[in-house]
Amino acid sequence: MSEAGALSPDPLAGSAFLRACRGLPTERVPVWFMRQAGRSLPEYRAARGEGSILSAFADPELAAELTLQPVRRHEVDAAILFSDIVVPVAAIGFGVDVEQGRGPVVADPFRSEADLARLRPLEPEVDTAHVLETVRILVRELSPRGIPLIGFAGAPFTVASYLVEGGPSKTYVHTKALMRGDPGLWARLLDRLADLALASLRSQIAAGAAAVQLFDSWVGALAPADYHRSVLPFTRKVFEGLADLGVPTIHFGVDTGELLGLMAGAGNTVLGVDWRVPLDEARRRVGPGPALQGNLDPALCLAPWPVLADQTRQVLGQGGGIGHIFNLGHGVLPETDPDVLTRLVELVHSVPADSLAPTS
Ligand code: 1CP
Repeated sequence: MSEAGALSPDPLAGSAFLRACRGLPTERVPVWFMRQAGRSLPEYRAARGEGSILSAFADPELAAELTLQPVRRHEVDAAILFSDIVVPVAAIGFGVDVEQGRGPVVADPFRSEADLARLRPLEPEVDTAHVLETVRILVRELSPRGIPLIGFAGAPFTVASYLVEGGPSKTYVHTKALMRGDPGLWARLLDRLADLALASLRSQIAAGAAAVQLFDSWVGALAPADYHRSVLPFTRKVFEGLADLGVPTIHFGVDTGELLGLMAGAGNTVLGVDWRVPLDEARRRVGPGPALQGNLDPALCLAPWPVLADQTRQVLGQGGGIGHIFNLGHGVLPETDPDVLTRLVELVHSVPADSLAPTS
């Protein structure tokens, strides 16, 4: 990869990850892992110390180091910025904290028209200057080595779910009640969150991120009709607002089997798929357009190696070796042995992409 970079004025031109995002052939299927930073790495605990995670995101040298740790250790084909989907809403002062072991919490949840005033527009260079400094440090470090940095944001629905529920939820009861009970207010909320995500992603790309992922992790809780009416227009606003920048855009959610066709049409170039739908079936559901990213069940990283290796080969076969970015179907589980991830990368990289059967 680095040799290809040295021959080209753009050191990222040979990146297998960026090529696969564009549906171009690669020698090996590229691989990275959602939530590859932190979590299972002992060097993460050592470097991070005891402070709040929001202050770790706001420390550019530390956040850059935590982003680089899994790249050094596993030799993955892309880095993902060490930040969180609630960083922009926290940065504009909505009142979000991230509790250790629980996730984002909001003391005063979004429930009425008056709460819209708490969602002013994001000025990325002012409100999230530390994030952009982290991106610049990382791009200086990674680009000469031909490794792209993935920026990210939370999609309007998933961020709304934290603001409305006040924290992680299993039922999304307040979110769904607002969505169906007050469609006008819901639309104004999601429109603001789309603007926040768009401003944040555009600023990360301007600072040098080579691709971006929009995490709509919890949108699989919705029926297709609700998704189509109440979420897709706002998600589409984010992707359409990025189109002029020409970078690959990844759209991801969990439990989205019934939504894949709709999600593929949001204006994104890559679609993330969880482990519930095999990639060849996902391809049938979405057609030939987007590259696919996924979809090994993260729980299998705790299974015996032969089981994991066999399933990895199946995922590679179902991906068809072109327009496929290997990943887990959701984030790395904290219990995962990091050595297993390193071995998984070696296995994916050992299989020539042209040996994988194309999907019909
Ligand atoms: O590889 C990485 O870990 C990069 C950094 C990263 C990313 C990509 C963090 C750091 N968060 C995220 C995205 C994120 N955050 C998502 C989308 C991905 C996914 O679905 O997993 C979501 C839903 C969140 C929200 C969030 N933040 C949760 C989930 C809570 C829930 O609803 O179940 C949690 C636990 C956090 C906190 C968080 N974010 C990141 C870290 C390292 C932590 C843990 C902080 C701590 O406890 O010390």
